[in-house]
Amino acid sequence: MAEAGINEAQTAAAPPAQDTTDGFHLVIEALKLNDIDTIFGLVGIPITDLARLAQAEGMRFIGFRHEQNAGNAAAVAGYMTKKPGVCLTVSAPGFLNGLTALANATTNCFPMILISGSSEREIVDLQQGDYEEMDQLNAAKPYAKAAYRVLHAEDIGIGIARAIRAAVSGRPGGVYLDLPARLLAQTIEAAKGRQSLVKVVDAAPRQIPAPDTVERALDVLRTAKRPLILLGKGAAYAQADAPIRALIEKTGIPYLPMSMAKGLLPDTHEQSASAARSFVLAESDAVLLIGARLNWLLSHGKGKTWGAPARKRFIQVDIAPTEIDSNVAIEAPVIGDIGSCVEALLEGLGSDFPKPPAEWLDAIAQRKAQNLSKMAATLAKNPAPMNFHSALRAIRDVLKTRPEVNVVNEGANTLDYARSIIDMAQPRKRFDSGTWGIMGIGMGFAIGAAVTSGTQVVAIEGDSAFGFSGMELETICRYDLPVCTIVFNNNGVYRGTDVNPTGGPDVAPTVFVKNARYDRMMEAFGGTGRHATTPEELTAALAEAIASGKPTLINAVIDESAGTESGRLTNLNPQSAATKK
Ligand code: ADP
Ligand code: TPW
Repeated sequence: MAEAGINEAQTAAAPPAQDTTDGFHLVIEALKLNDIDTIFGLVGIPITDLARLAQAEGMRFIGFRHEQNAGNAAAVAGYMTKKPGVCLTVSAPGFLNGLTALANATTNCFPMILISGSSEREIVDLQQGDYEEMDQLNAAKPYAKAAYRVLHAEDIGIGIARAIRAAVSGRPGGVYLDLPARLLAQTIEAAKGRQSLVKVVDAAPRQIPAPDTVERALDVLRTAKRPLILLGKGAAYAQADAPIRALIEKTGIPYLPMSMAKGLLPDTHEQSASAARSFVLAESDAVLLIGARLNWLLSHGKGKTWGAPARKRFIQVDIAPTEIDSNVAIEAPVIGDIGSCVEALLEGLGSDFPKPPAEWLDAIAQRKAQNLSKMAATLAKNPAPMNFHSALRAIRDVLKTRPEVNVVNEGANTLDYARSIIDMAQPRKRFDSGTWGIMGIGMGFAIGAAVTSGTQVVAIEGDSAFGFSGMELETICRYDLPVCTIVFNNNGVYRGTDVNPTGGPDVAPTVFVKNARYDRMMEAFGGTGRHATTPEELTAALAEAIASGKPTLINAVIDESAGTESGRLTNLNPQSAATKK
């Protein structure tokens, strides 16, 4: 593209004269000064040289095939490390592609910074039609926790400091940083540049809860007959694993992990009430929420799920005061960072804290035993072709022996069944569709998790879900990442058996090409492709993939009639919702 050539030349990072520096260098130095060592992104005007420079200066630049996946990788890196993950994109379309990931990060409370190159203010504001022109700052604002633009090279240090602080302090979220092309090429005195950089001190300060709020919370817990602790991904993010475990074990209170809090305590822990989830949600009388919002994933804290009309007493530990009373009244809010709040609760327990009544624990144990034996019977079946259960049993058997493996999971049925069948033994190892129930996080999260941890990732993907980010298989191969993707191939969205009732030439809206060979996509990039039609083949292929640590895709053939519409969310489809009313 001719115009591209001209523009690229205008912004190229020619080494500045000895005693001067430029925007490119200041951005990279500011990030490095704050211990950010990786950028996930996709190059083009005006940021190609920024990526090159990052690499030259010892940072990792992980290049993607679509910005949404780069953004998702950055977001998951932020969630794993409590440092903002950084995603770099070009202007307008590249920025918009990344914006979905930024919005998803904000929704999930993951710290990330989307840095996009942009056109000059003068042209954008007069709408004069620049190459990839867009008012990106204003477009980002509704979807980000904060959005900033830097216009002068001497403000780059402050701009990056503000972005980091906004991303990780308080409730974490996505931050947008707008860097106009001209800023990157701006030169200033090197000494002035150095002085302008900011090393952020204590980016996410501890927030100690007020003592009376801790006492109020303990009073509710002490008087409860059927207490329950609910751990959300905020609790996993907080990296307060030891105090959280101590609180649970010292009080003896049964707990439920939300999907990404699985592994905070091993799912096999005897106080886990996961196998009696509906029972404990409905029957508990007091619930301590730790880093979990009462949103749709928890039926908004009301209704039949929660045993209405009985009244539930809620204690909520969260860093965001405005979260309290979002859906139902919270009797005992405890506002602060989870580490500090849980430690304060622990200290306040005293030696006379009553154990939960035996009837409550017995009732849960009984319900768990019943449900587990039902599940064991279902898992033991060996239908041909495989269904979700028999395939997940095969995966579970391998992962049981590899607790260090990171698990990425999306789809409808694939997500719902994997969440309950695949146990997690370590914290922050499960990454999924999260608060939005979004499809498309798969390969971005898998790459982000592999790059950040340097350890094996297994992505368990519905075939539809996989399609949103499937081209990143090339990225996985290019960086030779230890990612094994398992595609649950049932020929469509939810399942593959729908028919178009009109008899017209098009297939039904949920149906894909039959018997697709996703494993061959992987082979196209030099990775290993496997085709599994039985649990034995799946177990063998997965064990081999993990042992090799090489990019692998397993095409797992699932009965195309096995899924249900929207998995467990059938009731959210407007028709079902209307019938219910
Ligand atoms: P889940 O989906 O697992 O139920 P949510 O994403 O709904 O979890 O809730 C996470 C909550 O955790 C958010 O309300 C967020 O404000 C809170 N949070 C995140 N990090 C911290 C922290 N370090 N300390 C306290 N609360 C936190
Ligand atoms: C960005 C809607 C929810 S689940 C799903 C879609 C398209 C795919 C389900 O089929 P899949 O899984 O992956 O084959 P399975 O196990 O049931 O066979 N676009 C976005 N997000 C969402 N959630 C959708 C569409 C959806």
